[in-house]
Amino acid sequence: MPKHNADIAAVFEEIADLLEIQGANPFRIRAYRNAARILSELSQEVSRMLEKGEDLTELPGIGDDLAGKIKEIVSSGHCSLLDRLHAELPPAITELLKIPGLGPKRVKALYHDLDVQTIEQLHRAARDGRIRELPGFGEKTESNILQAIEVHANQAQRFKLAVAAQYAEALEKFLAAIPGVARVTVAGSYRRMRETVGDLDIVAAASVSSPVVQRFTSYDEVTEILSAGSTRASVILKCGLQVDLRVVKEECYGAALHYFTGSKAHNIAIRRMAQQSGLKINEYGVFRNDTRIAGETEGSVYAAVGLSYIPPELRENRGEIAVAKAGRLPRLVEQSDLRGDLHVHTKATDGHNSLREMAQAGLANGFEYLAITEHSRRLAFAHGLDPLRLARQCDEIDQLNAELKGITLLKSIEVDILEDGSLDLPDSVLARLDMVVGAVHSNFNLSRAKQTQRILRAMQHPYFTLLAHPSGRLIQRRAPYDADMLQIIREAKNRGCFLELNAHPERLDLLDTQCQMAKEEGVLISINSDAHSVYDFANLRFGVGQARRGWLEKYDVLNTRPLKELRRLISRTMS
Ligand code: DGT
Ligand code: CA
Ligand code: CA
Repeated sequence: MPKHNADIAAVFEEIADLLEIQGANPFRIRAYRNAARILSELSQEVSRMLEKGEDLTELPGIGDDLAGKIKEIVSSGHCSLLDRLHAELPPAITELLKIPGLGPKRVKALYHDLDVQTIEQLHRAARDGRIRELPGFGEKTESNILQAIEVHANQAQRFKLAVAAQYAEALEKFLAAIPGVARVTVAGSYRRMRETVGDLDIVAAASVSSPVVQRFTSYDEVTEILSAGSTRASVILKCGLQVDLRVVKEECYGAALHYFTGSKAHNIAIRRMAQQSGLKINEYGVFRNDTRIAGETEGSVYAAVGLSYIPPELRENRGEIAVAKAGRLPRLVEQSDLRGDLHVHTKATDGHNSLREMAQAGLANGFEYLAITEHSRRLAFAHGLDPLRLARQCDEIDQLNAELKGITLLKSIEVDILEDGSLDLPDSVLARLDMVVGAVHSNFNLSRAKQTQRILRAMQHPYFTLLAHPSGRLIQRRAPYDADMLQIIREAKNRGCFLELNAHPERLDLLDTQCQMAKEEGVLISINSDAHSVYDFANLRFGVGQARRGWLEKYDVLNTRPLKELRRLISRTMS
């Protein structure tokens, strides 16, 4: 029975929510939240680790207690702590936390004083004007809640790409093993590597007699069958993700794949082109009059309209068709092009592994270099480094480099950019480093002018090399801070600095369109993992996907350079 990391993470999130509503110890709550975050970002399935007899306490943030709970969930499908909490509190109560403005304290009050247990009951209580009577609520809060419920109702849930990947990959494998199935691809926004996906669209080529639809609807994670016919079905998985399956004959596979990969805007533009040359395109093929002239492969579909193959990540109708027509499609960067990673933490701050372990993992990933970029002292909660500890780490790196073969550690720091644009460590300390990565971790709400000036000032610093997670957004959690990215990119160009594309599944920052902007301005992008453990290099694939959506080619990416060339690029001549 498959139990994905995201499912286990959801159990821990729910435990944390329920404990919070009960007013439990904050440390206990945080432990569950941390574990949930770690699990949902982990690149390998913990159920597989258990099968192989691996020790889960090796994972960051997972102690004996949590490891025991994971085992319990994987082996029994249940968690006794969650069952107990469900017995103590109404089952749907955590739904209330999804309404902006409702934290655990308010949910608790609504439950105790008004017996509100569901969103419907909350809606009724708000409409009846009962909420304003509660201490600490008031009329304004009540009307905010009412508004939020209405917005919430119209908002379909989207899944982060890395979370969707856990379900998509397992389903792809499951379907591929069904008799009569020749090919399976998860298409749609997932294949285009969008940062979030609304649902999964799977295209399968199968024989007429294949039981693929019936097996699909009885997949053990399916909780609801929306529709099922002989060549298509739609289901909802337990996690809430919708999956649409379309089954076609092998000769139509390319046409169907093209159709269901989208985007819709791209498809419409291609179809219009086809019409102009007297062709008809649909999910079964490309037709002249009623004769099929293409459709077995996607390449044949593009060729029929006189284009070369357009990679899925570009299919957003953002100019890719014109470029294809002119024969100037970019050769997009690939993960195998990366020669190193310029944003890596160790357990000296908030990472989980030692310098040596990270170096070995980097080597196993085929890397030539890693920049070690701990937090600086301002980030006290992450045990940020002060000058003395940084100097000690530099010594350690020198020693390790003398011993390591095949990989070089670069001395660096993820130095905090303070509110006025100065850096959190003195020049004398930064001078010893191979490169300086700067990042904003506070004061997200400055005005556009101030935020922009702050970052420009940081980049004007003689030792500044690379701006980490430049927009500051967290997917679905925090909007980008307000800053003029074009001006920042142009300053990077002037100063010989670089921008990061942070591949962390919560970040994917730079955004795709900003990558395009940087490319046009001639600023190189570094695709970095922001690794906090040896497992995190696996996240680079999502960063590469985002880079490809941003039209980046190998030579637009800083860390495709061999070490020698990289050194030349990062050793700035001070102006
Ligand atoms: P999502 O699921 O919201 O993240 O985004 P998509 O792009 O996966 O969209 P979805 O699931 O609604 O549809 C999957 C693909 O099917 C879409 O990318 C293109 C194709 N498609 C859907 N509706 C239409 C349509 O009305 N016309 C055309 N040409 N293609 C469509
Ligand atoms: Ca979709
Ligand atoms: Ca769909």
